[in-house]
Amino acid sequence: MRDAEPKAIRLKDYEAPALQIRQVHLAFEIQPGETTVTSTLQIERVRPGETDLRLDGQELELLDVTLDGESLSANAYQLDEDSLTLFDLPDRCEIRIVNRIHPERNTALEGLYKSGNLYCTQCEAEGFRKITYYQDRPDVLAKFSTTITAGSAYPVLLSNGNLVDQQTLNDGRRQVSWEDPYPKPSYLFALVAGDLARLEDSFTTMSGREVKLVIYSEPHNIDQCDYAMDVLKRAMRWDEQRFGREYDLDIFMIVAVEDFNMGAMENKGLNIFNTSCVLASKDTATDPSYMRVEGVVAHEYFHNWSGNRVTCRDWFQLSLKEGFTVFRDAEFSSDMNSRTVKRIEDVNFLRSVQFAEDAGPLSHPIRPDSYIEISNFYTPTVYEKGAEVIGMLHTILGEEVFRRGSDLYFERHDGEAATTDDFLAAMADASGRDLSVFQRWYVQAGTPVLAVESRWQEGTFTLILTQSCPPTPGQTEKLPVHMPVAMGLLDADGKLLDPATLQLSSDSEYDIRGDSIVLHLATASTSLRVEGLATEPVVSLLRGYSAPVRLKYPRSPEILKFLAIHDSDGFAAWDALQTLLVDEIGSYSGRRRVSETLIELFAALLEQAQAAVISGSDEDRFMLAARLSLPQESYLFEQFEQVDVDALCAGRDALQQALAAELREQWLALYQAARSVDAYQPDAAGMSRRALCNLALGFVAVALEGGELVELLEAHYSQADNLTDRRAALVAALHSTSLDSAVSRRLLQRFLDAFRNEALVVNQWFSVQAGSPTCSAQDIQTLAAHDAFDGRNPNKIRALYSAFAQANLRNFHAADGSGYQLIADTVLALNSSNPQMASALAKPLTRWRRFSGMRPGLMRQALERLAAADDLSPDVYEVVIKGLAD
Ligand code: 0A1
Ligand code: ZN
Repeated sequence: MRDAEPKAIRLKDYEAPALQIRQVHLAFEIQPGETTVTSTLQIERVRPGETDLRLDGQELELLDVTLDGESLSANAYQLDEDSLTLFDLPDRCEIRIVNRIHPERNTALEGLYKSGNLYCTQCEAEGFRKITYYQDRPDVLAKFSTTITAGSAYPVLLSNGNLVDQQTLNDGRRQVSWEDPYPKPSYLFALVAGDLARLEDSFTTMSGREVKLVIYSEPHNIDQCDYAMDVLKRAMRWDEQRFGREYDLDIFMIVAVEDFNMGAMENKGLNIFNTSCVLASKDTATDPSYMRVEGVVAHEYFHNWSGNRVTCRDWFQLSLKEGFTVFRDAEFSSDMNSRTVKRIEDVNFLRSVQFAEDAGPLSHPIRPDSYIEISNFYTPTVYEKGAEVIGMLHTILGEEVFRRGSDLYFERHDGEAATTDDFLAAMADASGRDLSVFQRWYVQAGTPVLAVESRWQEGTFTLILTQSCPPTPGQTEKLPVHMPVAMGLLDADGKLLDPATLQLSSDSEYDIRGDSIVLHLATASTSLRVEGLATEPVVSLLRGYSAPVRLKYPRSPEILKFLAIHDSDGFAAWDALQTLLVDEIGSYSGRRRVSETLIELFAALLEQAQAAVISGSDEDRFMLAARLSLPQESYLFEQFEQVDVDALCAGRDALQQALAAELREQWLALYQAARSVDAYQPDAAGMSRRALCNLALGFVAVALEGGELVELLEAHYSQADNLTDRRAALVAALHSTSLDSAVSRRLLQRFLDAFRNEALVVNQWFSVQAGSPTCSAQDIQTLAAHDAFDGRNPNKIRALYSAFAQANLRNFHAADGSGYQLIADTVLALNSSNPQMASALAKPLTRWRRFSGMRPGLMRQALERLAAADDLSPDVYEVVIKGLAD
């Protein structure tokens, strides 16, 4: 255990500083082994209050500090491990600080660090304090200018804003100056120095300004940047059209970096990206990777307004920028591709990952009220649930009013650090709606439960809706929230009844939106009555997943099947089938055959899928692939309050076996029909076809055996002209229970031999193995010892350990506890070198309460071993302490 326990920071203690930095010039002298930073700060009093100025600083070597040109006497300031405080400052002054840092030794990847031969920064949330002493908090907005001096081995020197000067010094070094005209908090600062190649383009904004666009990468990757550039231009145009947001600098730059803790970072004018979220080519990116590049490039670009022009007052407001920006990027992807398919993917993620977080000891509201280490709060709750909350607001207000609210928010708070309440106030003022009950979504943790009952009596159909929310740490009592419940009524033929023609009544408000009724449930319970119907309707409920809740609405397999076939809302049809599949898996008891209902449904969908390959739309093919996919283990586990790992995994395997065997010919026929003859294209036509083909391959690989299977897999691999198909062959081989393991090993070796030099492909090589049902904790250790592994690179850590702990649940939860031990050992190994990665990896161990049998005890033992370790980082400490709390 550490000597001093880290303290929690609380929202209720928020206070704006009286003295603030208004302008800063930073001069970086980059030299081998050390970098000197000279920071000149213009300080101003912005409100009455204290006269001392506290600057954050960590792991810095202070060389000099002056106030208005004078050296400071020893009693004019105080220096400790985390800060430099200057006493008795006047209302205006200039402070100059010189300090030294060592980017080469920075393995935590926060602040200025080296990735290979490239210098780069990551300052969000609190990395700037590892560069120089500063008010490292988002409510201090200053104008930044930066001068970088470095040797000729680093010809590209970048920072935020516009380039104002560049020269070669007499000694051959390069010196470049940048100026950012927009005041910003320190977390948006960025610097890059390296020998980089560039891809250039330009964009003309809606007011006719020309913006230079540049993507930088290491020279060998530059031919993988075209897709990201295309996305960037599409995103810039979309943000103008859909949100009225125009770009504001003369240049927008993206830099691809191999060592990065997260996906990417929205630094003003100089986004820094994990290579995995920007590079794409047919041999190095799968179809889902292309989609991720599209989403992340757009996300970071959209932050220029939702995050940078309007930033967060404090880190409790993180969802202000993240929830809104995830909503914006999801809307972009929906407009670019299929809205329903995007919705299904997002709901799948929410229900697997965010629901798990919200049901465990790390549950927190989207606006948390305390934290120990803010890095631990870049969570699916703040991001994805945050985006759901914005999405509900969009549903409640409608597109036009929502847009008015968003315009008002940007206009009111441009250049400011705002709060989630400011956002809601803008939405309330633009719409004239009272959002006080809606605001509870921000402060209450936990996934609400929506329980629904229906009654049918003499031509009157009544739906009774009741909401509740389970207790979460520190919150036992919950108040009702305002949730929009979108629904439709289907007649006996499966036809949607036109809501405008229905005799509706309710105690609650409701709207007719297109072909759906949106009922506003803002109290504990309400009902909706429909009169004058000839026969009992079937309800299509939570259309488009209009609220992020757990639905408790017991329906017979016949009704679910009816909805799976007829519901005109693509999401609801998918959801009905998923519910059937989950019920089937959950009720598996050893040897039972799969229900006829499911076989019939799958047979019908397989027929549709074959037809869709020949003459359907891209959307049809994508939708069928989604509907024919079995729920992942992580999704499945979240559907049960007590998780019996062995029974659920056995149930899923049995279902897959049965569907594969019973419908073997149909899977084969679909596989053959969907095999592509055309060269790879990362477009909807190609992706939707591959989605169906590789889905069928998975079932075929379960149904076939012997030489026939070997031949099929080898042919699929050998004929592939892209990573998506090659990867699918490897996954199918590794998931087959009958295949001789020598065949999978041979395919894996061919794959590695061919792509050994492509880091992103090698990551896939690790992750397909780490996620395979036969990969034990011991096998993970063997893979970690492979020379292609690098235990300091976050992408490799994720490809091996996170893939194991998050996507290979049967082995992570091995009954002997070996999976937990492996993860705990790895957390300890990473604790001091990279605390952010260590704490992210520790999180799955905290979910012990949900499991049955011996597992909770074994998971707790692993957490206790972590808790007993010396010098736990605050990151890991917070996760472990909360994870063990009763
Ligand atoms: N703001 C970024 C996410 C991000 C957060 C923290 C980081 O380092 C600890 C890096 C990136 C985004 O939402 O994309
Ligand atoms: Zn973001």
